[in-house]
Amino acid sequence: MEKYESLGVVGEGSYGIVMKCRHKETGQIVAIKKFMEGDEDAQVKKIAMREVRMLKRLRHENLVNLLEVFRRKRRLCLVFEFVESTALDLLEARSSGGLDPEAVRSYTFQLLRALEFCHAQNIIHRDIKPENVLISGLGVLKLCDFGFARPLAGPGENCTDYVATRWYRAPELLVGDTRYGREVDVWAAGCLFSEMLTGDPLFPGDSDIDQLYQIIQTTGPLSKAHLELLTHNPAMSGLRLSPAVRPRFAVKFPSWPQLQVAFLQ
Ligand code: 38R
Repeated sequence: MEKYESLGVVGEGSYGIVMKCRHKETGQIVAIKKFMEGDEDAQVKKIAMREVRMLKRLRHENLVNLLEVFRRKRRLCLVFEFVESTALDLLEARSSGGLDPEAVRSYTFQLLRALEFCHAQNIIHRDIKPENVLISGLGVLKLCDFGFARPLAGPGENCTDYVATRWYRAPELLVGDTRYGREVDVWAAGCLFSEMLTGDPLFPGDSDIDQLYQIIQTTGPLSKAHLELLTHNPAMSGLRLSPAVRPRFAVKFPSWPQLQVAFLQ
């Protein structure tokens, strides 16, 4: 840490903090993710070690690059390349409306390239959201935060422990399907595509039930398998299923070009 001087905190979460720093000798600007004092908290340590393991396997121009790892005052520190802003920053910088459609097309292409690469390595990111999508001044997108990323479960294996941000959660996660896969990242990427175009989250649910309700109102009914899971999920017992919802993408986005609607759908 003596090698770096702090330029300020850029993010904070349950894991710890992210700081912008400068390497004193080379002048290189980096982002350092300092985990909370991890040795007492087994959960934090597990997340940190998982992230390091994943990042060492995943090198791609659309994934944030891990430069070094060290321990300082018992805290694990991950040093990354610094990227100027997050997609959340870009969205918040607008008073109304979304980003330029040409830029959204480029970001979406790069995000899907990042996912194609992770998925080809059998890794699901599981927490795609605006804060985890970094965008450089030159418009290069880099996906970050692999703290929740997971190797894909093999046949017969189940994935439990899911805590991703609600607005970007796929319906299979909301109904309690433990055999979800790569599709959960594609779902979140679709939510982000829409949010970047409009400036507003696609499905801003205020509870898990409301989340699933909002999704069905736009996509139409759940599959038979998901309906079956739903009836066994006590957390979803308050959900009112309207008898005949039809897909309503085109109604929700009347001013969108047809290709954009089709792509989201
Ligand atoms: C920025 C710029 C502005 N806000 N990050 C990715 C690393 C990183 C972050 N490299 N360049 C940045 N640039 C940890 C932020 N905030 C931010 C971004 C991501 C805060 C938290 C996270 C989530 C990974 C994580 C630093 N991890």
